[in-house]
Amino acid sequence: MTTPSTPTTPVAVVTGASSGIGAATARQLARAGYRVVLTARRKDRIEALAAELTASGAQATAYPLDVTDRPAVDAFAAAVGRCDVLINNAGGALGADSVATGDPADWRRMFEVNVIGALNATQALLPTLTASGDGTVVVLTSTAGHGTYEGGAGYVAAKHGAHVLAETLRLEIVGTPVRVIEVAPGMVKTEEFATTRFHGDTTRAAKVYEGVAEPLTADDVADTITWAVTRPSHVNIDLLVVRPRAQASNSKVHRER
Ligand code: 8X3
Repeated sequence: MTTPSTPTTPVAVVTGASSGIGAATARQLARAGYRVVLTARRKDRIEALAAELTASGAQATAYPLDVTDRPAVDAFAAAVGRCDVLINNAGGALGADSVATGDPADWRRMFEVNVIGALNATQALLPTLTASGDGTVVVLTSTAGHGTYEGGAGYVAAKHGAHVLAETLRLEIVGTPVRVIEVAPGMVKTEEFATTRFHGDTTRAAKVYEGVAEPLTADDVADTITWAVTRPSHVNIDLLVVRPRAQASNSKVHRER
């Protein structure tokens, strides 16, 4: 970590900042005046984003990190120095199979990244967030954290886990100067989400968004996260569900033919 922070600049740590919602959130928080610390496994991507943000006059640092690696997360927390906002964004879906046929390895990996990853980062940074006197933890869940759909059970179970982490943490730390915000997006078209889910099958991935007039973009979600984070400290947006207009529920999507 080489970019110095002026003592008055609040610091936002973003996990999974290498692409999609994480990268968009880092950009928007940087614009909102935060020094952003970008973490993700893909070093080249976060370093490129940090360089882009720094060139535009923002303060940004890249720190390669796998949130499922607890010793690495602890070392990161010890190195970060200051943290006012933690964006638990790292996560994703693997597979869209039925309960009868889903791959247990996919389920395990989804729980590991979406739940244990958020747990690791939150536990490791909570003392620093509390010491800031005005901390914010954001847990990026999904509408899959609030209702199920066929073929979604592994991801749905993991996102329900992340939802419970946020909801329980809020109960447990009430009275401390840290708020807990959950943002739960519905259909968001990013470059990687569906392709990763279908293990690289871009044709299947494209079908997710087929005929949908305007799925949410990563920037739409980053905008809601940034709005929630920049409310006055006494205002806690417990849960913000955001979907595209064309999506009324997890399984009710309007598609133009
Ligand atoms: C993504 C929403 O509908 O693919 O978190 O589960 S969905």
